[in-house]
Parts: sequence; structure tokens; C-alpha cells
Amino acid sequence: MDIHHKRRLLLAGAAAGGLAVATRLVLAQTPERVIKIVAKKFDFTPGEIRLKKNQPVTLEFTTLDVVMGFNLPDFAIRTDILPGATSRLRFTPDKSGEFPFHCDVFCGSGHESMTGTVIVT
Ligand SMILES: [Cu+2]
Repeated sequence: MDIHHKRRLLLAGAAAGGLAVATRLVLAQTPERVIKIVAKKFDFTPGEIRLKKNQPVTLEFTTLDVVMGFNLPDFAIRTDILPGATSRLRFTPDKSGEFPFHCDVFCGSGHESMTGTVIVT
């Protein structure tokens, strides 16, 4: 292989790499809703989450104090929420209505009232 051939291969590789970067940029620009939810004894903020049917969403959780859980049984999704970390749940609501969520990790007396509602329209 002469030097010119090697150089052409190199340039073709660089062009393919550039295309991959451009594709990633386009994907990154696809708008996707991210909703931040903060848990603390014994409450989720916001306690009411409004979503659109068939529109993907990422729920992003943090806790201000102890280990919590987030459970949305109607969509069969749950996550632990650990102090100092961010938990993420990505899903697409495929039905409309009002759906309760709750903390499913016992976090003290008052845990029972850690509930909220997802409203899908
Ligand atoms: Cu709890």
C-alpha cells in the first residue's frame, strides 16, 4: 500500500467518524421531557406529575434524606432513590387517566402518606 492509498483510507475513516458525530448530535437534539422529582420524608415534590400519552418521558429522582422508593404500579415501573445519587426512569405512558404512585421503601412513621398522582392526558 503506498502512502497516498493510506492517506485516502485515513480520510475516509475521518469522514465516517464525522458522520457518526453528526448523527449523535441530531439524536441529542430530539426533545425529550425530563421531570425532576425530589423525595424527602414524607413527600414527593411535585406530588402531581402531568404527562402526555405516547410521549416518552424521563423521571429523575433525588432524595434529600433517606433511602426512598418510587412505585407507579399502573405502568409497572419502580426505582430505589438513594441519597447522593440520581435515579432515572424512562417510560412512555400508553394510557390516559389518573394513576397513584407511592414510596415503597419504609422510610419512617409517615411513610404511608408518601403518595402522589400521575395524570396522563
Ligand atoms: Cu417511604
